[in-house]
Amino acid sequence: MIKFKDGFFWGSSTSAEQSEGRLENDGKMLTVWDKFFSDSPYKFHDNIGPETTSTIYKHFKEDIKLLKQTGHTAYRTSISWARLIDDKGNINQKAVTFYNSYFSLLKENGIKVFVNLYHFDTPLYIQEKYNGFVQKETVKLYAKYAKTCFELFGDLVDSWFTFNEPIVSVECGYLLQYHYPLEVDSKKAVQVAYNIALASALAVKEFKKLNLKSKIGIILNITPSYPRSNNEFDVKAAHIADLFATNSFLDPCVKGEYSKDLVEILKKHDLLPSYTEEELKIIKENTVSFLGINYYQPLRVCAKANLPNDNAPFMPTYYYDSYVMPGRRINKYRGWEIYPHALYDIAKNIQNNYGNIEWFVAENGMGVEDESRFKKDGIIQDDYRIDFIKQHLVELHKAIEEGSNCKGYMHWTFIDCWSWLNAYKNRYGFIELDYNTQKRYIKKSGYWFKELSDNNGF
Ligand code: BGP
Repeated sequence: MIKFKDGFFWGSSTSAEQSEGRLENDGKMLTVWDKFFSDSPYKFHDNIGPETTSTIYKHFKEDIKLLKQTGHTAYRTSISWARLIDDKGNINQKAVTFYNSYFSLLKENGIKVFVNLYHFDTPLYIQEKYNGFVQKETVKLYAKYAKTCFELFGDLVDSWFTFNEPIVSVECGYLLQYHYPLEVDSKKAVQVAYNIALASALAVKEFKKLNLKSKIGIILNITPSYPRSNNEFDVKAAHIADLFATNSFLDPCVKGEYSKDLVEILKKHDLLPSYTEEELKIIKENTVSFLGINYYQPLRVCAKANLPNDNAPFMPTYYYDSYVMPGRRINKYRGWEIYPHALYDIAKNIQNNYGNIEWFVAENGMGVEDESRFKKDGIIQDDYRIDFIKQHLVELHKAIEEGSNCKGYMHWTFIDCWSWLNAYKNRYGFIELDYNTQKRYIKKSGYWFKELSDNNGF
């Protein structure tokens, strides 16, 4: 039997933009996702935009009952910046009432409340005025927004997080054209990455001033890079891939400084961001005390076959190619590699190289296309999801036995949610959502999660 320590928490994660919905006169301003959906050439799956969610804004009372029914002892969501603060800087009182009631009810039900401040959802007014995190003005506005959240909801929240997966905002928004503003500009990408690390440190600084009982951290997606062979070129390629995918935020946020190897590469390409010594001091002095780690799949890396031509914009992939490992196990419903052992490697990396800082799995899960085909007797029989979670927990448990400071596991996600590029194509939830009727149905994995949580293992 795999048994976790007492107090290990069991939860699910979601985000404001993917779950809250927009109701008439609720005062929520537009975000970059509304703009992306209405104006961009990108075609969303079934043409469903960010307004079609499980509308937790309206349904949170019944949803908290479902959290209890499925054994949750913790829950992570985010605050929508565009809902809380309008383009004139005014606080939306309807948002305050909503978050107060939502977080209080979670607390009353004995569910730990984990709140993230930013999950890819820049208010459109900030994106348009300051080009988002390209400009330092946004950093200042973000720090002010963070302070407002701590002051308003500080007593209700157990753990705060400054950003979710910041490297995704950088890559998708400024290199790969998957997120608004759909640019390809290496210089801006580096500046955005630096500005987000600075914004995170400023939020930590504001947080510390208030002496709240809660903790503050950041949520990072870690995709460990594995070289194709032990030859020095493949090994070096994997190291460079890690510098961009992992060290870029893990180092400044936990150690308060950037990896020398990463700085060298950026210098070589004339890509150092604009920074001041005073800002570097803020980053140094305001590291996080808690980490959320999202893990879905590893990166398989080999040395570059051909270097890009001189005019190509600099990408991390300048130095490496990713490849598909023959015989790999994939999630056949989604195409991502399933490699649970990486979770053990992540845990060891944090234990050995990052002071064994306290952390938890903040996202891990399996997206499945066309999931209703697995429905029998009114319940989705998602044994594949149960197996997926178990395999990851085995690796996590082993690392904890060896001293890793991991405190809990959060699944992505609670109720099937809207996703950034795929809308409802891939379903991840413990609860099935019919977004037309807004009805919810617990899947087999939801009932299983309750047993897992009750027994603190399986
Ligand atoms: C993470 C995000 C989540 C969620 C998840 C699943 O990167 O933090 O918001 O969307 O991935 O990915 P997707 O929705 O693209 O299938």
